[in-house]
Amino acid sequence: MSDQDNDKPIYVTRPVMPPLEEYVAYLEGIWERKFLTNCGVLHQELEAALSKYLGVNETALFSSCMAGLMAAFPVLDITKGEVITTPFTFVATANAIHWNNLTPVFVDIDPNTLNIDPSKIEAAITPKTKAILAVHCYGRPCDVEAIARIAKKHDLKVIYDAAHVFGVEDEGGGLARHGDLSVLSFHATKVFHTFEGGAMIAPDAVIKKRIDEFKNFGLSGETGLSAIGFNGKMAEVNAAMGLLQLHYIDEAINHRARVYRHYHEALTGVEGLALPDFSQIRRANYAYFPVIVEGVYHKSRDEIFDDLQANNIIARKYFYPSITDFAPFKAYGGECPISKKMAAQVICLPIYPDLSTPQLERIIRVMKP
Ligand code: T4K
Repeated sequence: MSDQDNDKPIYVTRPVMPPLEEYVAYLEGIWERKFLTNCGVLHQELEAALSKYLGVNETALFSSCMAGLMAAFPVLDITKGEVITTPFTFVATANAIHWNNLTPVFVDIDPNTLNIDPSKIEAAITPKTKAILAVHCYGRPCDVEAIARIAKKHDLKVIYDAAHVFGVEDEGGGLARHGDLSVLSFHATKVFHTFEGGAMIAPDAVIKKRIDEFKNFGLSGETGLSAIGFNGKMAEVNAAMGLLQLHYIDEAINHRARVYRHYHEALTGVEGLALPDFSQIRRANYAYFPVIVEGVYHKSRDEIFDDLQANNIIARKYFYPSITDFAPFKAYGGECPISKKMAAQVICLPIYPDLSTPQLERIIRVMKP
């Protein structure tokens, strides 16, 4: 980076852009085949490659994670009732429940993991509860075993909003294998992207067929309709970007790890800043760098956010406010004081593979008292 770049904006994230000529080579194939969508060859190739990379049984591509989350309920035959979920997430999680005419029931989070607190789930279960929609927030695994135990005891389905977990592994393998269904995001701001996109992870080929039909209007063969579905398909240009990204993904995650370590070396010991600790995750993806700003820090979360902005560093308050504080969700009620508190203290610092050492130093100069 040259000195002239010193005041250029630093965003919270930047997408990985593989060499253009390699993408053009994929485009040439698409131009030749003239198959642009409806599960073409690149779509099929990417599903197979992702199942392998993520260590999961079946991958069904979607146009976005939100579309996948919306389809997850009808695919599991959940058409009415309550869904237990976390208030500490991006709105898409709760929106997907609402759009299915289901009722979100918000359960507070664990202040250490910022994921739904399993010890509070059972108190929220009623005869109307149908499912738990949990989020592996920032790519940090939920307590999947506790959630599975509760679900089994009360005969509930488990869906994971796995938007943040691309490439994350726990002791048993790919994190996205957990739950009845798991949905990843391949949005431009994610560790792995297809411009826009997502994928639903299914346990077997029978469920995968249901998903494939649902995302294609519910069509079954040429003349049948197995469900009243919608159009949630991924196009070939997006699948091409995914196939290309896969060549670079390990390198990208390694660069993210470098940024994570740099922040730790520079900011550990700064009073009042609680840094994310991904050291217990067998394979982390360093998707976000969420810092919790505590009272003893010399500035409030909002003050440090404004200072960063003044220095052209565009950090983000992911995830503020807590979903229960968004006007349209207030009607659903739910007291979640820990989520509210954490949402008021969190700031996500820039983290992406291309973030350079001089850029990191610029951020650290503002963060350090
Ligand atoms: N569940 C969870 C837990 C999620 O976090 C998300 C999405 C979803 C579900 C739904 O996934 P999708 O349906 O989108 O697949 C962004 C993303 O739009 C959203 O995908 C993401 N979570 C959320 C956490 O962040 P914004 O409104 O903050 O994005 P935006 O446009 O302000 O982008 C942030 C920064 O990224 C920009 O300042 C610059 C950089 N950027 C962004 C884009 C779009 C680029 O450099 N290039 C780009 O193309 O929501």
